Amino acid sequence: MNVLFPALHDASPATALRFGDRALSYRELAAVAAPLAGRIAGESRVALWATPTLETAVGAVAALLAGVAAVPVNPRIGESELAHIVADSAPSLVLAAPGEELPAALAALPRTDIEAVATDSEPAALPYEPVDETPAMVVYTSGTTGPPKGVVLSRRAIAHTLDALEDAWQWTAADVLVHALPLFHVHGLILGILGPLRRGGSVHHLGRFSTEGVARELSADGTMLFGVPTMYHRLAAEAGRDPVLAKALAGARLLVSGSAALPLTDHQRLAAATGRRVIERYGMTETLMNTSVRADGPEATGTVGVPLPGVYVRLVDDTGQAIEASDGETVGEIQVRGPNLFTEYLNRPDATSAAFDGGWFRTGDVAVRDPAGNYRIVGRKATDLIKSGGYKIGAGEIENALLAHPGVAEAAVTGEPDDDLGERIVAWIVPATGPDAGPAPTAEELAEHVARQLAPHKRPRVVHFLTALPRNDMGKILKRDLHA
Ligand code: MCA
Ligand code: AMP
Repeated sequence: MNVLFPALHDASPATALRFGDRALSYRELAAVAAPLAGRIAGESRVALWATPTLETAVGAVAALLAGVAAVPVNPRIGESELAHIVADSAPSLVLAAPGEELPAALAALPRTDIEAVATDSEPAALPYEPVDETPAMVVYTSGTTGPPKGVVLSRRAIAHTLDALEDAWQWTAADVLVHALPLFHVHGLILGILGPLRRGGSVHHLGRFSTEGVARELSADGTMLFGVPTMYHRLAAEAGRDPVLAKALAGARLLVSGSAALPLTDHQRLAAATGRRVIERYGMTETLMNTSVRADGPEATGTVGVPLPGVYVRLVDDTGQAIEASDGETVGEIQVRGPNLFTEYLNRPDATSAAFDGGWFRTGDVAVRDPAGNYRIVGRKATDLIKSGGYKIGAGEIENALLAHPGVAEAAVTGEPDDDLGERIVAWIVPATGPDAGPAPTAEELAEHVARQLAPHKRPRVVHFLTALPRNDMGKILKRDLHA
């Protein structure tokens, strides 16, 4: 399987990548990525400053060609989260677009600029690609406690998941994928950029999400749309009053939602406005994609469909027994096994072994299976994981960031339902008192603080100030009592 992107070797003039008015054909992509791969070959691991640009896509392809694991970094990342990622992944250099100003922790590393402007040249000589188990990427993901963990993804896992989606979605070189997802997670980067490239098709990235951008690209030659539920929620609202958008969505071959559950009301509003159904697929940073509603299968709205080819999925009850029933009612934890799984959490053998039940990866997601074999996700085992705008955010990391603020004595973080974001982050704060405390912080100040330390999407959207947090006899915070 060694070759991840066969179309690069054909040096075809077909468009591979387009970001706004900048584009690269496969021939041009090979011409810019091959020399960059040559420059970074032999590096241990590289940080990739993952702005939503052509450069990020070129940098990712070059790292894959070179067989050097890339660590995509959110360009809006805060100080303490970046410090953790740099210390944990120890990149030997950073790849960034020319002229990009980097934060200190990355600016201290050797830097290689990503040149994404193709000059007319001979077809590039592509390097011989490494074996399948070679680490391809380290993607950071939040857990319930502690700082984010680096998920090591092999070339094998990436190739497998993209080929399974080819089958489920009849994804071909004729497809033009439209999306506006960030490029530092699996959804936007692996599915949304590497997916089209593995098929020999194209991707049109919008730079940033807007309903007008989606309408424009789908009205032109876009055939598929990827988005998180927050994006479909906004599209549903707009499609109801904008016939141009409704027509553009109606004309797409496939509308795919993932990263969080798409509420039935949004499914229904989209269907009413466009006559089209959005299909959902289910995955995780650690597992890449597990299940999907198939493009050629029966309608299964409200479910995440059936296991992808090669992926084994089971439901397990509280006693650890596999559930055989497909009755749409018996609830269990989803566990998965297959070539789509990650290799390990970087530097965390303890966390890696705790994540498995024999060869099965424990997802922490809770679901039922219907008689047709479709999985319907009904919840999540950990209440301390929040999905907001499709981002997974651990309550513990936000609590730690809040506690580091001098005006905060105690902090608890919860998620609450939000029509737009799915869940919004809520902080419950006991302000510091005493002679050194200074004035009590404002809600805006605490949101700013979290955005600066971690990332803007991790900032609390609501802050409640209390005189004490509800605790049990052991001193543990009773989060359930907070919302009451
Ligand atoms: C606001 N901003 C701030 C602050 N407040 N910046 C600094 N300090 C502050 N206090 C900035 C934000 O950075 C952002 O800037 C802008 O203001 C708006 O912020 P926000 O409200 O957070 O954005 P939004 O409008 O709510 O964004 C909605 C969104 C976004 C576009 C849907 O949440 C998104 O892109 N979600 C995608 C998540 C995703 O890809 N998940 C995949 C992981 P600016 O606009 O310039 O950024 S899950 C995965 O990979 C698995 C495998 C799976 O299944 O897919
Ligand atoms: P992440 O760890 O950020 O990769 O997020 C993975 C999590 O997103 C999964 O464990 C699920 O909880 C959630 N998720 C992804 N896709 C879906 C979906 N289609 N429906 C419901 N939840 C989803």
